[in-house]
Amino acid sequence: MENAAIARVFQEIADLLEIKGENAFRIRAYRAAADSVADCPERVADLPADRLHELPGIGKDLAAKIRELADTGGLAYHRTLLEEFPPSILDLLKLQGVGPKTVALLYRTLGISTLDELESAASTGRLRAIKGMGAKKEELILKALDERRRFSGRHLLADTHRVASTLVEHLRARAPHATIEPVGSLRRGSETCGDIDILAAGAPPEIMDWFTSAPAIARVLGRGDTKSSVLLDDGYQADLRLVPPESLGAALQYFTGSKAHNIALRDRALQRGLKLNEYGLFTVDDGTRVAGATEQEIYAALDLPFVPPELREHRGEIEAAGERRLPALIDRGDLRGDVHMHTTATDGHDDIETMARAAEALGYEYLAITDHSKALAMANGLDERRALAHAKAIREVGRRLEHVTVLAGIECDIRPDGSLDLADDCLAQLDLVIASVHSGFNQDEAQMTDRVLAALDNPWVDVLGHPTGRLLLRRDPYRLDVERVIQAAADAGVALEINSQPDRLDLSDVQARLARDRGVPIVISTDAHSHRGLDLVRWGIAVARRAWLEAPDVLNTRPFGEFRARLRRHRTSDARIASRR
Ligand code: DGT
Ligand code: CA
Ligand code: CA
Ligand code: ZN
Repeated sequence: MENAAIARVFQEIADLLEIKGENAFRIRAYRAAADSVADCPERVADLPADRLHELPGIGKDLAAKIRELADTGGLAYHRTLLEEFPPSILDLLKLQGVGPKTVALLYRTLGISTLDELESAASTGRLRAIKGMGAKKEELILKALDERRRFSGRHLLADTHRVASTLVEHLRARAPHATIEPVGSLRRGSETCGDIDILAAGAPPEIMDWFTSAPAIARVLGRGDTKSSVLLDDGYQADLRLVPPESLGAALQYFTGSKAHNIALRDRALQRGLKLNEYGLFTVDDGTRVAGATEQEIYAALDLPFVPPELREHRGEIEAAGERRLPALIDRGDLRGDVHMHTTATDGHDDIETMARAAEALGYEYLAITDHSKALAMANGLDERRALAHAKAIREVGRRLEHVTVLAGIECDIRPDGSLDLADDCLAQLDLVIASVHSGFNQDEAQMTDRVLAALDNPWVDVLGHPTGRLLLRRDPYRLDVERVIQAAADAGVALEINSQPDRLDLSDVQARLARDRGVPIVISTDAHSHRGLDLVRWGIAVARRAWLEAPDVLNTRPFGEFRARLRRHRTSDARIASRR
């Protein structure tokens, strides 16, 4: 059993206890245990009992529960709790803005336990009759229901990757000589994926049995000799296609998509008297096979260099490839620093030194510790005095570390009126300031845009964090004129962030490309809340590649001296103009 699965069970127990109205201490204990398991670098299912006890927040009782989960794949206590409620009640919890307390209220007063029941109660005005609800909450619930409908069936890229990797490894272990690759939107690095597409070539026919009997499969939707589909426990659909080796390239190309890219490529083939499909590239005249075993030979036969999967969205990539001006896409290895992360000073799980050493271990030259400011009270945000004391502690750690430069930064809240949460003379004493919106999401577009523009006017703001505030599959971006913000960032020399948190990926690919084209410096950061969170950078890199970014477009690919000189606070107006592209 994976750590994520164990953590999920503990979170669910905490939710159920909260719905029941159990004591806060027990609920917190399960949540802490879930965090602790999720953060553990080793598989806790494989740890011996004495090592389990060493995990923070895991006592004798919870260690036994982990054992039970690892040994049996389930937990009796969890099942007992689930039996006390209709199982659909957990769906209510997944709605944005609906927590266990609300669910408990809905269930006890109106007996609501399904999304349909909630929808009908909300749309007929029955919710506001409940004491402690009101019109505002009702509106929030209706909005959340609407968002769920629009997003349902899609999954985050990182989650899809994890689930698909398990399946692919399961198949590769049984067919070691076959080629087995994820394709579709997952291979293109799309921010969300509708399903999992897997392609196999050179595998024995039994691969279809291995696929339909893989772990975590809830239902087999179809089984054939060349295609099977299954539904997984987590709600994913996965398709496996088996093709002969001579068609591998053609099938990779076809099933990677996107559909729009494929159609444009097929047109290009037709212009050359060729027919392109998932079996190969053939002459229209007599069906002679021209290419098909590799993607490279297919693109080459169409007078094109290989087009990286991330670019295959029909956003000008075929024209650019034809003119030999495809970008040299940025790679993870190009990054020299991570400049957005949190520590135990606010809502992070690790201390300064642990974060710094982890960044060093990843080969980074520099990092910035950027904890929250005081407006984020629930995250224990820092006021001026604590921010400066924290900066001192950060610099002390920096002095002890030989191979990595540690910047003392902050992620400073942008207040609803556009002012910053910390005084200028405090911000001036730090090495790097990220400004972010964390509250007051309901402002209209004019207010929100003015608010962000005001923050960009502050000379101590170097980076705008997660610029649109979206939470993928959960919360739309706040209403913001992104183009105006991009222009203002370009004018002021403020960098815009690509936040690598899998549910943010904010800026998006399209926005990041626009920002780069307007001359805005980009930073790719993790916003890590533990040392393991630094690995999330691969998702930010996926966005950057889909945005056509090259290493020089991204500030934190620069050596430290250059990175520092290009921060807004250190740029002269001449430097600003010179760095425009
Ligand atoms: P998704 O699943 O919504 O995240 O997006 P995709 O791109 O993975 O779409 P999916 O799973 O429906 O199909 C996988 C690939 O198969 C798609 O990217 C391109 C190819 N494909 C599917 N249907 C068609 C089609 O009607 N025409 C062409 N040319 N290609 C198609
Ligand atoms: Ca797909
Ligand atoms: Ca599919
Ligand atoms: Zn933030």
